[in-house]
Amino acid sequence: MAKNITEKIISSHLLSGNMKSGETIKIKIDQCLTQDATGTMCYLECESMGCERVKNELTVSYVDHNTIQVGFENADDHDYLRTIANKMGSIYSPSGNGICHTLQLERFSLPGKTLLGSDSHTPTSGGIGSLSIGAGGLDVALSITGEPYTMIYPRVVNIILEGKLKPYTSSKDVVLKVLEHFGVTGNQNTIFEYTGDGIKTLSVPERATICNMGAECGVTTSIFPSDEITKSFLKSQKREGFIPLSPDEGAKYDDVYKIDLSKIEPLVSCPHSPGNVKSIKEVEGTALNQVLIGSCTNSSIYDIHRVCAILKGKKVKKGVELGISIGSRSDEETLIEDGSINILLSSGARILESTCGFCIGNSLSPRSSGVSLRTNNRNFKGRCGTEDALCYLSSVETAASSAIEGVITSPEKYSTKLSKVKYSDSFIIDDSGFIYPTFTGDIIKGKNIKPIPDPIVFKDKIEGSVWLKLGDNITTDDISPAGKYLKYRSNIPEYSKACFANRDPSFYMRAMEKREKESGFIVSGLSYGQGSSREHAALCPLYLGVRCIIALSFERIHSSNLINFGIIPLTFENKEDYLLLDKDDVLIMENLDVSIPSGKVKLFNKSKNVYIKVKVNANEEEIKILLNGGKLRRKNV
Ligand code: MIC
Ligand code: SF4
Repeated sequence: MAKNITEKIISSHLLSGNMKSGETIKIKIDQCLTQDATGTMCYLECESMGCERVKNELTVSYVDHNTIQVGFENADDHDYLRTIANKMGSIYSPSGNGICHTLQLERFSLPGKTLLGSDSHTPTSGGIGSLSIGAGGLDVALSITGEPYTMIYPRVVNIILEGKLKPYTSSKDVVLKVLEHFGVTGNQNTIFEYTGDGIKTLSVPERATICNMGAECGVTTSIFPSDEITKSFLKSQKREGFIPLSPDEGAKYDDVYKIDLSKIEPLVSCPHSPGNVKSIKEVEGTALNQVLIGSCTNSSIYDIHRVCAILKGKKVKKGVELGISIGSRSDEETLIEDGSINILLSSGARILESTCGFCIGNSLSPRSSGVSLRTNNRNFKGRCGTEDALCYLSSVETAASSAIEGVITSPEKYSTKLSKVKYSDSFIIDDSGFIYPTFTGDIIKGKNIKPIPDPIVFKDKIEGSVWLKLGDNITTDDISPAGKYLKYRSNIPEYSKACFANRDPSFYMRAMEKREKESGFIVSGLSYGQGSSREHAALCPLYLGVRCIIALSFERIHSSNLINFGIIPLTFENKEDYLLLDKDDVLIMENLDVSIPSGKVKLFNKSKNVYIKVKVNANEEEIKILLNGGKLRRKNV
């Protein structure tokens, strides 16, 4: 039978289940990645489950998120991660070595392999033909311990790229087009598989940009074939392991979407969602305070060469701040050697460290009510660290031309210059930053490292009240904001103080008062838990006493995170019943030992004297997990 790429990789890694969309399957995971903001929890979970050695082919522990080191907290986390990686057998990539997804793509990912990462942008490695999936820390911890990964067999959507991009457009505009078409909700359990003649015009880093931002649509992952372009990328990285991978003639897909690359024009995501895509014409002239180039979406050598083509001999508009962060230390070295960094510095740009930095809001927050144009992938309200700032997302070409003018500007007038930038496959490779494990030494736990909260004990009756009622598109940045709170990622009691802080600053205090007396319910609209894979968005509410989330719909990674820690995700049988729940309503659910396995639960709203029919947002396997109070099987404490 003719197979598509997804079918080929999954069938060669399938451990159980039927490869039919919607069915639960288990697959073997070859590689894992963690980053520091999710990694501390992940390794604490490995420890508490008694895992002493990494069991899969390769695991890399990156430090790229919390590198600001104001106070001892970040450094405590780094030391823990370094020493446990050494002991358990993970490769350790310290701060300054580069951004996890860029390094993974350049140095470790391989076509045909499976990769599970505790970061939602793990799909970036789909650009090299690896089936790369983002998950919560506990799921990654289980994969590190050698357990199969459980997932829903996806719908596979074939995105056919035809033609060739205009010189002033780029792969970022392509993925913004994909976002414009598919939106940020309703794409769970889907894989975007890219094919068509147009892919031959895209290098591996350009393909990676497209796969990276598929995460914003909420898909399981995105993937490109592995072809001659992949082969020469691996060769230029001086790496082995190339295999060709493409769909068979006549392979079937659940849906098809065609994009003519030659018709793409520059696009921009407007505040406050990556899915709020507009053509550059609609936003041209918007005055800017700041332009930031970089992140795991757009920080390759090719990206920076394109930026240099625009900035060479020009100055950034006075009063506008331009910051540039390059994907990896090796890439920085290459760009120093070929003179690019000088061009950037002469233009007035600030060269930032090679980390997530501004993207996660832990530095370079715009001024109050500031307007920022960025090349990263998320512009949720407040994520940049300034609650009332307006953040736009664009290609590096649009960002560079806008930095010169001080207003959002199409890069079209730089067409001739941009057409001369050729993808270069000669770069410096500097692996000296990676620390390979010796399987010895003590694990160092500074005072910022606190134990994981106790798992829930399943109870057949839950009684409490609605602590918070929310609308649609609640992101994990709303639930557990990053930025200035990032340093508490390994300290749940402290981090919980920030829970919903940007939505309802009284939430923490109210929850602390109620948590011994009753269970907390949160009611929400569509697409609860968009964005990041941070399991803190489940762990902090859990610590505060939340036991149930009732929403119109959930996003994939977050729903798994809730279930992993025993919080019950429920959806409404009748959408209108969302209106029957208000803040402070008293709720009761009984006989849960019988109703949870049936998938249907009756929720009694005592305050309104009405029964509401809700469904458990879980498959059979997940229902068992809920009945066990979550997935964390403690051996050590
Ligand atoms: C993000 O881009 O939102 C993050 C920060 O990388 C997260 C991970 C985290 O919250 O630590 C993600 O994408 O999963
Ligand atoms: Fe880091 Fe931003 Fe990429 Fe997340 S999206 S991994 S914060 S660069």
